[in-house]
Amino acid sequence: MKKFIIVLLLICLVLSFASTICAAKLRFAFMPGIADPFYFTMEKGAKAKAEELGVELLVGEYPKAWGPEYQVPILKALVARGDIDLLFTAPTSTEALIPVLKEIHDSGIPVITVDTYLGDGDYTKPSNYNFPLAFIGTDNFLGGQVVAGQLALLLGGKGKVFLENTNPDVSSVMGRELGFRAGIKIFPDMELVGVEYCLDLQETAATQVSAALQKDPDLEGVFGVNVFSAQGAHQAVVTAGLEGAIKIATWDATETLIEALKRGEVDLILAQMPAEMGALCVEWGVKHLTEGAEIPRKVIPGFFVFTQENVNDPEAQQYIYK
Ligand code: T6T
Repeated sequence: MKKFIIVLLLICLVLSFASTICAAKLRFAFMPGIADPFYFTMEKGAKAKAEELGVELLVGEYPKAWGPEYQVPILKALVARGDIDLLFTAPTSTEALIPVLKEIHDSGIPVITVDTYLGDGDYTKPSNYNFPLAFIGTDNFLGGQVVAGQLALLLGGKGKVFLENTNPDVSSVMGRELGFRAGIKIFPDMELVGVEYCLDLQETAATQVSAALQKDPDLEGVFGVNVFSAQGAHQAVVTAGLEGAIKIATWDATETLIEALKRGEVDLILAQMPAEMGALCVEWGVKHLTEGAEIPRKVIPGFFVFTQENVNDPEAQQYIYK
């Protein structure tokens, strides 16, 4: 009888240990690039998928400004907890984030880069930045080409245009600039007269675009490559009283830009799929950790282009950042 009770107790012990292991939730961490509607929407998509798959999602404090000096300390504090199973983050520099993310990877935490990548983003070739499991984000070069083509169409294939960018060492916005340059080159009568970098400060973008408008009174189009540069460009054109006269192409479907598009002050908006990006990070992370699945090194969600014609379409509403 005594033997039977001991065996029973042992079985209970083993079962309760096993169930503790089974119940242990995966814990993922998400570190955004900056506090803006693009990353807020990404967080929502990631949270919904995490809830669906039973993953605990920790979100790092949103940096108030763009750059490694803001992002790295928050990132370090987030992983210092020591209980993270996977990290997905948007590196705020192609080079400066390599050492810190490599250190995190070497400490046993797999890393996915989302929205932006390290180096040239080719994680399949030998390099000091090929350690992330994957890059999940928009084909920014293609998007830049599409924007150039649409802007050229709006301008009848001719005219001077200006580009407002943010940071020269960030893969996403540089991809947009390179794609835009390539797209504009196709039209012999179109000229890109200038490019400025606002370092993700809307006021700086507005000042730079105002200066460009004064320098080139015959400027006909402006492309703002992200939330801050686009909203700053819009602000400058409205302040100059040129809304409608200057064609404005923008990137990132914030409610502010969508409202401006509805009023006819903005002409097109390229919307990325931030919620899908966040959800894909969680989904692939779980597959990798629980099934040993090999993640494609590049996962590229699509994009949607809002125009004054389709902005009120019911199916288009899902692409507005929330
Ligand atoms: O455009 C997005 C993001 O894709 C980019 O990397 C940085 O700027 C945004 O967050 C918008 O502000």
